Amino acid sequence: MSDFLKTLAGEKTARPPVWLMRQAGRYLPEYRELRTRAKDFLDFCYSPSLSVEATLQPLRRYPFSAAILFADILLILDAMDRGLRFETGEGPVLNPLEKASDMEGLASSHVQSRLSPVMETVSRLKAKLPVPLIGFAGSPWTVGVYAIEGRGGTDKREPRLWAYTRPEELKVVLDVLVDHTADYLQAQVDAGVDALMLFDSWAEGLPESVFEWTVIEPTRRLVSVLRERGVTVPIIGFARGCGGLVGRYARETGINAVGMDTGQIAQVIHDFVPQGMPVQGQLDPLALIAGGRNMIEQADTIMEAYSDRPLIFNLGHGIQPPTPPEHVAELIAHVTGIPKGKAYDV
Ligand code: 1CP
Repeated sequence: MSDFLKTLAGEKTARPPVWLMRQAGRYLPEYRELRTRAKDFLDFCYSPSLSVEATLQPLRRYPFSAAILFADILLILDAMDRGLRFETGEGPVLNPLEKASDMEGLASSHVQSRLSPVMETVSRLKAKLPVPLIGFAGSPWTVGVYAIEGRGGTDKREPRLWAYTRPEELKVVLDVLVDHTADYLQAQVDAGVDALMLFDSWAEGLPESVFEWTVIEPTRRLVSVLRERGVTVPIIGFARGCGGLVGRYARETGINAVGMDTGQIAQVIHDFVPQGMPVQGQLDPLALIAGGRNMIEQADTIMEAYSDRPLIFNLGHGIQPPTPPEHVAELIAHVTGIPKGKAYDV
């Protein structure tokens, strides 16, 4: 078994396995070149040949312990006819959801058939990959935030207001998202992914009483539906910015491992996350842009802070486009002990 899957199973390996969120993408010149071959980002994600290539690109440069499927957490909203488009320089835009009933009644077969190119990408990758493949989806809350707000990078004002003024409607939105996301993740597993990750990128700043039913409860339902259907692959949950609620998130959702953002505190993990539960994170993506001694020291601090439990080394959030690929090479050589320049022939 690979070190990545051993670690997720709770075993400590000699060195932590490592991969980086957004390890494929715009910081790589070869990705920027590949990207020009598709009309827009959605076309890119729905093209298995381009998505396979984008997934493999970082593995040719760096000896990562896992690959992550090239796709996006917002594809499911495209498949649900929410009018998703990626406008250059603006990020994602959607038709803001006016009422919960606008999301109901969509046949799962409609949503899943729109997403079928992603499963084709997974099967093609499985035939080529030398390392485990991570499938993923956005968590219901985070995907719901995009659906309700109709755009990214927000203060999530509307969905937070819904939690107080229209809680029944917000529950319906989250329930519908749990159902379609469970079908989507199950299809990824059936196509061959070895682990799953749930991105709850907008989990920050919620009062505990709201976090309980918007983040914990839908995640718990999603995980339990998957388990009831016989899905056995490990599930990593990443509730970005959840702070001290990470303990409840880790214990109450049924996830197998917990992702840690840049600001998460080791003492909070020690105090609240069950002993022996694997953790993943948490280098500041800006330290990777800066590089040098400071980056290496911060990486060492992380490896020491969690040396008492299984750790998957990663960033605390995705790689940013201005990151020099050479800094990634230095970081990965330091964490793995594998000399720079050695990677996979894929
Ligand atoms: O033109 C381009 O190349 C678009 C840039 C881009 C890329 C490379 C987007 C648009 N998505 C992706 C790929 C992607 N997104 C992957 C696979 C690649 C990899 O990890 O190697 C994954 C796992 C994601 C996940 C994702 N998308 C998240 C969760 C992680 C996080 O960053 O918190 C989120 C929030 C998104 C939404 C999204 N997609 C793209 C953008 C610019 C955004 C953020 C918009 C915002 O500010 O809200």
